[in-house]
Amino acid sequence: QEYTLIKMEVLQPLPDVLKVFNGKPVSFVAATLRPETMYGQTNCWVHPEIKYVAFETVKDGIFICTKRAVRNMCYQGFTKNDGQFEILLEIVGQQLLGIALKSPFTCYPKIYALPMLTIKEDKGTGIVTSVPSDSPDDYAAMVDLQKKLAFREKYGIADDMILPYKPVPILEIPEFGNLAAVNLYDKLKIQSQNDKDKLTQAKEMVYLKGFYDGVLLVGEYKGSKIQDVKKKIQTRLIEDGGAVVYYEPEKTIMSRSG
Ligand code: ZZB
Repeated sequence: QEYTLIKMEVLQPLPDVLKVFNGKPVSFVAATLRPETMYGQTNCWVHPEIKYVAFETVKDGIFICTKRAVRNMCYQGFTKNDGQFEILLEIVGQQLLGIALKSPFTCYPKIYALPMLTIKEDKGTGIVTSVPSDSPDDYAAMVDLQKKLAFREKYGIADDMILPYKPVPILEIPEFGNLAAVNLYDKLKIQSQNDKDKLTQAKEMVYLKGFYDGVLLVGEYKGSKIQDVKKKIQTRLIEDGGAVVYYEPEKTIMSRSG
């Protein structure tokens, strides 16, 4: 499975927990299958209880992600010696919350790392970039933060890390409009980020439609169908230094009958 790995760069001056990396670029790296949606990023998600690590890449400075992801990356030329890596720092998601980042293509010059409790540790990098206009999971998690003051307080998230960040209309999808995730959240009456079945349903609905019939509303390929420009957008992100390619081994289920 090929993912686009988005480099969400920590803004200078580095926060205390990352001060050991002074002088080097440090990025939270998020795996996505939807590079064409990067125009609509409003924040980064980390799981407060997942353990993350930092390691040094050959070309792109320090990366922060799960150890599982580093184990994959070390066979993909990210580290100095093939198959080897050195952990420079271990850190719990909680300590990464509220850190300010700069991410490629989004109209928001500064976005924040916020808590999401449904992040899977065994998928991608454990860091997720948030596109609430087109990802129902992201919109649901954002609404949870906006609605639930206690949740915000628990993790020390300030109002200015969420309130200015409205979903951005970036794709027009027939039937679902230009804020597909927001629309489906309302239509299916989704209650929270834990509303698993409905979120799965919403995701399936937007995925298919979005991929085949979605049209970009912003950026260099404005007016084009996603399927025609998805690859070009990925290439552009990479050329601009905002992303790299990352492969995840397929999960195979060994089954045997008879
Ligand atoms: C940006 C984006 C924009 C995403 C969108 C989705 C959507 P899939 O399709 O099930 O393989 N993701 C990545 N890693 C994790 C993780 N560890 N835990 C939870 N979610 C994760 O899922 C791939 C997508 O799931 C990725 O693409 C990422 O969110 C998220 F408009 O990145 B995506 C309808 C979905 N729309």
